[in-house]
Amino acid sequence: MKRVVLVALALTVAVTWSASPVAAQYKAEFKNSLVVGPAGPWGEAAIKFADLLKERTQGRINIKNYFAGQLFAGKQTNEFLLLNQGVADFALGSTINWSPQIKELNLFAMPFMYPSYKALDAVENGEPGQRLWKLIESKGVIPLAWGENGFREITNSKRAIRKPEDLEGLKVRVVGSPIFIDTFRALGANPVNMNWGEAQTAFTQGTVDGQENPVVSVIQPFKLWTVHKNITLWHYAIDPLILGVSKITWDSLTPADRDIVKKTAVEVMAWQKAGARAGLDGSLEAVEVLKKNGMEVVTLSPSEVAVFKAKTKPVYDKWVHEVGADLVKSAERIIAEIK
Ligand code: X2X
Repeated sequence: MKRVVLVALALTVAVTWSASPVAAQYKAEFKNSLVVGPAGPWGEAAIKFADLLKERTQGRINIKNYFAGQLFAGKQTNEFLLLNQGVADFALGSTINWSPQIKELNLFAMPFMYPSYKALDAVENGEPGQRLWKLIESKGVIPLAWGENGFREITNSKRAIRKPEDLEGLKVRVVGSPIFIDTFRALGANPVNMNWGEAQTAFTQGTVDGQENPVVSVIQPFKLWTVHKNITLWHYAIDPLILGVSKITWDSLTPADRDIVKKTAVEVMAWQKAGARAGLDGSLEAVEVLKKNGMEVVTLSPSEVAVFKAKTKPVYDKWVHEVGADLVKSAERIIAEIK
């Protein structure tokens, strides 16, 4: 009798063991993709994630960070495809760069939609965010945690921008995602699609006049004051990040390791998000850094913002349908409650 029980037990163990992945079979290197470099909260979070995972899995999960678009050869709108195919195991990516594959992610690029961090957090953590995560998952990528690039502000080498007319004819570099072309055309600018790598050369050579990116995550680490003296804080779009893992990679991990990965991602990305907002929420130290480096900072009043908002209303209306009217309404309801 005892022997029968023992044999049954051994069989159960053997079956369970063979059904779940074995850590010893993990590849020597898991690749994590980023469009930016190691400096600033975005890059620093990737370093922290890799370090913590290595430690917490006793070296079983060894992530190498591929900064500055190395994995996608500079073409940032391909990052999601790499994840989906398992060429990248992880990506700490911008929702803008993933929006060509998941057009619903343009929800965050709708012009002048998000009045505050609080409203944004409520959208991410509420029904719209959950719906977006399910969509991403249905396309072969497991989202682990939200992070943040930040509110996108405009910089340029030509003049101070206070009203749409100041943008007239200005050549502005934008990411290769159509909503940005629509928005800047509506404002009378001359937008050009360019990957971030090439864009930096274009700023130095003066072949474009301006660009739009968040203060702490991009403008500071890339020292954009060396090329652009003017910045307007207009919060015209928000750019959440997502730390995601390829489903192919996820399925190769043991349940225990998946748990470690998920918890570490949530912890690191909360730290990353706080870093992206530091000096911009409450205190304005980050803005002081820009001034110290010689930038002319224009902060728009609510009525000045309203002029830009009115001018881009047709773009908003068009993109409601591209993003999905249900999803936009769901976000609008949350934003109206929170403000
Ligand atoms: O390319 C950009 O502007 C950046 C760095 O913000 C993104 O990856 C969306």
